[in-house]
Amino acid sequence: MRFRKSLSIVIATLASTLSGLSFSSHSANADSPSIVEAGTRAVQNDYVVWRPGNGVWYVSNSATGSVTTRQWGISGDIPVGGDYTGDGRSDFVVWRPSNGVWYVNDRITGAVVTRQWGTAGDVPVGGDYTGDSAFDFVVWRPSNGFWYVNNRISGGVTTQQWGTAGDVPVSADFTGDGRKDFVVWRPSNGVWYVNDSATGAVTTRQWGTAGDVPVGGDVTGDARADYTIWRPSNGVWYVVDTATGAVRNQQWGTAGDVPVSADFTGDGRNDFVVWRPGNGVWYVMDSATGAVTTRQWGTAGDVPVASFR
Ligand SMILES: [Ca+2]
Ligand SMILES: [Ca+2]
Ligand SMILES: [Ca+2]
Repeated sequence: MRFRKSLSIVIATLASTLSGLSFSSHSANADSPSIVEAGTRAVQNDYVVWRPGNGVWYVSNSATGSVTTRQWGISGDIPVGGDYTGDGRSDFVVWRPSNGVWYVNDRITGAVVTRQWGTAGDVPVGGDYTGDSAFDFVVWRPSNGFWYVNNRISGGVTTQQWGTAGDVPVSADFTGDGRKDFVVWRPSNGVWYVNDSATGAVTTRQWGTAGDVPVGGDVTGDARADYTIWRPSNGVWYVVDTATGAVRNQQWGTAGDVPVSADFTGDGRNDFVVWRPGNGVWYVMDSATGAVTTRQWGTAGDVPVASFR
């Protein structure tokens, strides 16, 4: 997480120095994916950035092109979008390092939930770790390698020691049971350490090398996260199918881009997605068909939000 954290700091600094930059207007794409579920609810991710300078979330619906904005959070916060209310839609959520408070703003109703969980230096790791279909409040503490899980619905607490200082925690479900697992990727040896959150079963896999960026998510569509890293030096995505061990490499993106874990086509498979701070463009390659979609959304200093639907 050091990379992401330092990136966030850089982005925040950029944002404060570039305050006054206007937000670029949305340009609709005729070829935007339009898959919807039950006729109304999009299942693919939306284009979302959070702007540290003003705390505003900018959402461009990938199906309809409609725009939503909401002010939620302040400079210094870490955006952690996800479905914390269990209605199937991602909410506007920030975690504040200075006081450890999670601030949830329901995307649909605007209802607010706050909970203190974590402390400065922790890394927020969103996701449903308990299997109740709502995201839980979860932090990983680099200083002792502990995961602290606070059930969003019940308030029940679970802790698990997994990982060590220097590791990068990854929000991912490698076992396919709908519960995120305790997962860290170790830059020093490139090993993924997976601890099944339901059974405690351990799996390790060497994949990637120092300088790579681990990306959680299911690329193959079997509901199990795959070992996926993105290499800034050559822009290549390296994917190992967790179920079969099959390897796939895909060049997509370039140094300076931010890889984003997201499914923009709604087929249940994560796509190859990078957001480019220099021009604010999202570059999406459909992982199933290779079809390319681009959308300008956001500007330098923004933070792209992964897996927001
Ligand atoms: Ca799991
Ligand atoms: Ca998979
Ligand atoms: Ca997809």
